[in-house]
Amino acid sequence: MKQYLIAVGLVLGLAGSASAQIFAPQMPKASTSRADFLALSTANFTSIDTNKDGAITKDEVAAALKKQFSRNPPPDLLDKIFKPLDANSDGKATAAEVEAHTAARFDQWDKNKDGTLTPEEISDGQQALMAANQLI
Ligand SMILES: [Ca+2]
Ligand SMILES: [Ca+2]
Repeated sequence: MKQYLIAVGLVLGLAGSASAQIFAPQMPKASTSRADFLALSTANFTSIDTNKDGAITKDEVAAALKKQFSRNPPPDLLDKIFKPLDANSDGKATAAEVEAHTAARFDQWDKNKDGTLTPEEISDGQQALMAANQLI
């Protein structure tokens, strides 16, 4: 869970300024290629999929967040995190679903379309994502 959870849409918004601190350590500090971004997402997925069935459930996401932040994520926040990942709404976010989500996020954040996310683009993307989820 060391890498950027947010890359797979996993965000934990606690109150106020805590949000920014929660996002920051999970994102790459240097410019990141699409392949690296997806690889980090896959590594993250693997660590969240504790029962190794090739899909992550809301419970697995909750457990991962609890482990990282030593508290249970609020249920409404968990919904906001999980719903976009589970594209077909069957209660499981498969590796393919998460990869598609991550790739879409990369493309959205890569404003100048050069195939690399700079720290600035990542930061802007995070801000936009938090704002969209009403975490800030
Ligand atoms: Ca699983
Ligand atoms: Ca699904």
